Amino acid sequence: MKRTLVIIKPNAVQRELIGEIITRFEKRGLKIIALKLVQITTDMAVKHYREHEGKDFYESLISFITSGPSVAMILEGENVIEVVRKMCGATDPMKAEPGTIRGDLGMRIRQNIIHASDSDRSSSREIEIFFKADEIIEYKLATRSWI
Ligand code: FUP
Repeated sequence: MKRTLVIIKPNAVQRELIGEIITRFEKRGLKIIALKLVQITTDMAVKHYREHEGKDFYESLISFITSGPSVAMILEGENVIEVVRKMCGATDPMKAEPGTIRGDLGMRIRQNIIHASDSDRSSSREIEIFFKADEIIEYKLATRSWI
């Protein structure tokens, strides 16, 4: 089964949107297999955003993602990477469709509410930055056959 790393970013935590966002994933039929409140360190942020190093928005991206607690989680499900990216909407909330998380809850690209892995490769890499193996829990949800 596929996995993806999702981060509810510091502005969404401050705006008390954790429940709203997690509810969307639960209602969609995705399974949470790891979840925690985390103060992202500069070291973690640099690892996570390494592909953006040198870009004009890089410094502000690092300072924003480390500016307060975030929520990190791993979601598991069929086609979970594509499904979650669609649910998040376009990177720029102004371009994200209504009905998506960024389109409903965000206004600015830098503070775009949520991160979700964009490929199998990035998902494995990002999961290692945020979770130890013993923080990931395999279990069955009784509702699975009804999703
Ligand atoms: P996404 O995969 O949708 O999270 O977007 P990217 O990996 O392209 O960008 C990572 C983060 O950099 C975004 F969440 C917000 C920030 N960013 C900017 O601040 N300005 C830009 O022009 C592009 C991205």
